[in-house]
Amino acid sequence: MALKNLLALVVLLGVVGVSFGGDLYEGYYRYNNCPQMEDIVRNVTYHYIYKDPTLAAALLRMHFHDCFVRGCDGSVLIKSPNNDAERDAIPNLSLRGYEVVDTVKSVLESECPGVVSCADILALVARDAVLAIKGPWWPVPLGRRDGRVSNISEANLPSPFANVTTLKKNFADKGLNTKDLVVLSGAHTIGVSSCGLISSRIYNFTGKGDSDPAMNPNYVAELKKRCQPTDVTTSVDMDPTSVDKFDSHYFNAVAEKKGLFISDSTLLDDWETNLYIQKQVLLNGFYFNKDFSDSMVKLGFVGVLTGDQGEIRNQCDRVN
Ligand code: HEM
Ligand SMILES: *[C@@H]1O[C@H](CO)[C@@H](O)[C@H](O)[C@H]1NC(C)=O
Ligand SMILES: *[C@@H]1O[C@H](CO)[C@@H](O)[C@H](O)[C@H]1NC(C)=O
Ligand SMILES: *[C@@H]1O[C@H](CO)[C@@H](O)[C@H](O)[C@H]1NC(C)=O
Ligand SMILES: *[C@@H]1O[C@H](CO)[C@@H](O)[C@H](O)[C@H]1NC(C)=O
Ligand SMILES: CC(=O)N[C@H]1CO[C@H](CO)[C@@H](O)[C@@H]1O
Repeated sequence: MALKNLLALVVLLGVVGVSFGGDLYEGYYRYNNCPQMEDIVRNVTYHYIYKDPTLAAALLRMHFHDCFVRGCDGSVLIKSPNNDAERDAIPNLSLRGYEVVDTVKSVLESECPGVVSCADILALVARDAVLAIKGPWWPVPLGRRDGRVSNISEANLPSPFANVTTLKKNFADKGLNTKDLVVLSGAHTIGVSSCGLISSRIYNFTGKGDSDPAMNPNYVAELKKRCQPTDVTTSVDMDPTSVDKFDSHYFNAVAEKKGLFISDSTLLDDWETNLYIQKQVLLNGFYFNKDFSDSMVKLGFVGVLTGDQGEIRNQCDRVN
């Protein structure tokens, strides 16, 4: 029995060590000079989400952005005096929720100065924010260090106009597979987009005043009511049936050709992502939370800085 447990532990550590490169671990600050870290993050995050639940989507997206550009190193948080940081890139313009990270950081700086990285704060805030709206929990191994570089010309995130071939490549470049792509796209079960990103899709898809044939005509009609042709600012729900709720309905929407972006609809074009969607619809999302949790852990390891790489920033919006 004991031997079996030991073996299981060895296998577990092996898996974690091999596939993620080790270094980060759960409870990191409990052993590294800030035992209250996780409590503080949860408290502050819950406080904000209670006041404005829509921030959960924003914070989840911010963590994803951070990880896709230079790895999860907090570079998305950096402000630049010359407007040439990641934050200034077009896809970043609608990022919200910086104040949550900043508040957590200032509380932590008074409790345990110079100890907790902004990259870790963001990773944990994203998890707690989703949990606060009754979404899935995932473990967040900690120990990330903060990057010193944030460059607008590197902020090339997957495009909402991309096809599935390109998206698979975007994810593979970060060590994430096709399953991660379709699972993490399920994050679009919460949150909003702006009309500007979909107006060509519903009003002028091929330049002939048409809409994307990959979209359900009823959905196009609904979206047209919400978004006038020249309106770029009005927000539109990503998951039309249950925008505030973290559930698997995103996959039902995509299956019914109600994916908001081309990057959502195109998940029907690949056999593997298509099969996943059908499975979620059939099983009513039975495995989704578990899958989402697994893929979020992988996302949180992308390109992390550890050991003596990078720094622990004093303020999240600027390098030391
Ligand atoms: C597969 C590639 C992806 C593309 C092309 C994409 C694209 C987008 C776009 C264009 C928006 C709307 C932004 C705006 O209105 O300016 C958005 C929103 C959002 N995305 Fe994604 N996304 C992708 C993957 C992900 C992933 C992996 C996550 C998280 C795990 C995520 C989470 C979100 C959330 C929560 C929102 C709503 C934000 C809010 O309400 O403020 N997305 N995404
Ligand atoms: C929780 O966070 C709120 C808001 O940041 C703060 O006012 C309160 O004192 C915190 N409570 C604890 C126990 O940390
Ligand atoms: C940002 O990246 C571009 C292109 O790689 C480079 O020319 C520029 O010097 C970089 N800017 C900073 C501030 O590092
Ligand atoms: C996907 O998009 C890429 C880049 O725009 C393009 O080169 C490729 O031909 C497209 N693939 C399909 C199957 O449409
Ligand atoms: C539709 O696209 C075509 C080609 O890009 C353009 O000439 C036309 O003005 C557009 N129509 C509208 C209503 O935007
Ligand atoms: C729309 C929006 O929030 N724009 C912001 C994008 O980021 C710059 C730089 O941080 C802000 O000045 C803008 O207000």
